Amino acid sequence: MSESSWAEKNDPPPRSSRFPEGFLWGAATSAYQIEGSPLADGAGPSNWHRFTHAPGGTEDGSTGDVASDHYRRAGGDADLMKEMGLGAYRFSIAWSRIFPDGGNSINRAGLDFYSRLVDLLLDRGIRPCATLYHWDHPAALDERGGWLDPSMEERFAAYASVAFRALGDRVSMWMTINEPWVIAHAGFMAGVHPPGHRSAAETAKVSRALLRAHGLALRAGRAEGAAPIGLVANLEPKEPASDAEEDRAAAERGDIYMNRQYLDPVLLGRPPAGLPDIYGPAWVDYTPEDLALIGEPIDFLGVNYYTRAVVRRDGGALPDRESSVRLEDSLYTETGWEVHPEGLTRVLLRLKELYGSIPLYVTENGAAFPDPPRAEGETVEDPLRVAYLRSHLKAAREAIRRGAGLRGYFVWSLMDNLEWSRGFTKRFGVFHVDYATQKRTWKRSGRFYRKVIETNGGVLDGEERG
Ligand code: IFM
Repeated sequence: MSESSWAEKNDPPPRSSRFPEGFLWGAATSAYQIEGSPLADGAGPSNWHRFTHAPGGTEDGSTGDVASDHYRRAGGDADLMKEMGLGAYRFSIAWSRIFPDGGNSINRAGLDFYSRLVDLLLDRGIRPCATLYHWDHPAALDERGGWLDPSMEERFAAYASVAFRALGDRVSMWMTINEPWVIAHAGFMAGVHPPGHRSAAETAKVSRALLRAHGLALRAGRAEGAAPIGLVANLEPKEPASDAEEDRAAAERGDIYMNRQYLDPVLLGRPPAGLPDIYGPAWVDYTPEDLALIGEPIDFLGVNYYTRAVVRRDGGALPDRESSVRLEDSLYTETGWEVHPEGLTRVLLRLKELYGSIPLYVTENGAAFPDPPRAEGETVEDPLRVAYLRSHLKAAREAIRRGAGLRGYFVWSLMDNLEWSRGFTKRFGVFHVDYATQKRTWKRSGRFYRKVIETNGGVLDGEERG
């Protein structure tokens, strides 16, 4: 499908109403992806530092040594956030800045960086929203087995306590773990993220460990009086490629493996019925103590939404035995993800159906499309990203209209950054970063998002074009 007809199809004539009053407008990033200076001020190497420095770690050989240099430019970046009109900024804390060797001694300078960042945000009227684990941890912990080491969960909770105590009086929202499915699947099943393993048994163990770590951190936060605290899951509707029974079963398995594996234990207090069958002999059961811990009530759920998957049964490897089909009529982003805004409406409404009225935030939504490495002029034109954001924001608003308890939206990402093992080959930012000079330039999508915030979504109905 051509880009213009896609944009027309997804930009239908205006529909009523803005977002509810008090809707939280934010942008998100994560530590290893933007900060750079990974060993500064006493920080220790992280698992991602080691992984990107090993041959073949990233597609383009890049590392997070400089990234978007946010560690040294946090003040200027906070000014840009203010100019954009952000109500909230979601960042993550690098565990290895606080506990450099994964042991018990705290590196105060690491905590000070986040304390300063929080103050920079507050000074500009922006609510700080902190994620405790966005995939990076002290590399020394991997020598003990990382997430396969049972003591990792307690260590995570100890680190979380320190963060809650130091920042809890100023942070507006806490997120324990970002995207447990990606950590377990990409790291332990597909082997494309650290530690680069391929084992269904480890994937099952690590999934449970991550959920237990979430529960322990939540308890630590309660003990420190920090609130609200939630979990962030990346959710993808799984749809069958045909009506064939086996494709429908593949979609169901995919949904259980990616989405419900993490949501059901947290929000219903038990794993989904089909999960043991998906893992087969690799399955590890949850004890009543696990379930009580994991099922402790959270204050909100963070939803990262990028795409849907149209799947068919292909008899492939455990645990999900499914593969995605590429559709001729759809537009795909540079990461190969179908642009499917309706899926966001469906995901948000389904959460209400399955789990009741838990407050929801879209904690990430955005797209990689090709942008030039150098910015010419004052604005980088990125019409596809503008169309993507417009259509997904309309989809979010539609979900609210139909009863979803959505309280806020964070665009991914504030600025271009290191896309993990894909290095700098993919740009998701609404601010362009020139990696040679570290100059930040507004993208058209950033200017559009500013208007969205200013009009509380009114611009989506064409009141004013971005
Ligand atoms: O860049 C990532 C982010 O770290 C986690 N969610 C998905 C984004 C895009 O792939």
